[in-house]
Amino acid sequence: MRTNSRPPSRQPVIRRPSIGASAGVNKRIALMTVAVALPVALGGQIAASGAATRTVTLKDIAFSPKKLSISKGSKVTFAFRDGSTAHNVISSGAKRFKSISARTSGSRSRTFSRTGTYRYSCTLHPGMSGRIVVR
Ligand SMILES: [Cu+2]
Repeated sequence: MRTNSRPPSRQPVIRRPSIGASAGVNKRIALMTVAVALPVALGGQIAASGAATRTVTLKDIAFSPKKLSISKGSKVTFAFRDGSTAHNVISSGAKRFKSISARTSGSRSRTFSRTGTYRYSCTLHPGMSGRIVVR
C-alpha cells in the first residue's frame, strides 16, 4: 500500500552572516549549537503533541464530519461504512492528497504533513464532498 506519508522534515538552518568577526569563536559555536538544537527539540515535541489520528466516516452518502480541522502531521482515516454503496475520495483543488478509488468497505489513511485546505469529493455522488483544514 502506498501512502503519501513522509518522515517529518527538519527545518533548514538559516545562518545569518556573522556580524563582528572578532566575536569569540567558542561563544558563537555555543550559540549556534543552541540555535540548531532548540528548534529540533521543540519541533519534535510540537509534532508529537499536535498530531493525531482522526476518522472521516463515509455513511448515508455523506462524509462525516464534512469539515475536519487537524494539526499538521495528523493522519486521517477514511472509513467506508455505507453497506453495499461504493464511494471514492477524490482530492481536488490547489492542495491535494492521494485519492482513494471506489470501495464499499474497509478504510484508507492519509497523512497531512503540510498546512492548507484540502477539498475532496466522491465523484459517484454529486454533492458528496468534504474538506480537511490542516493548521
Ligand atoms: Cu459516494
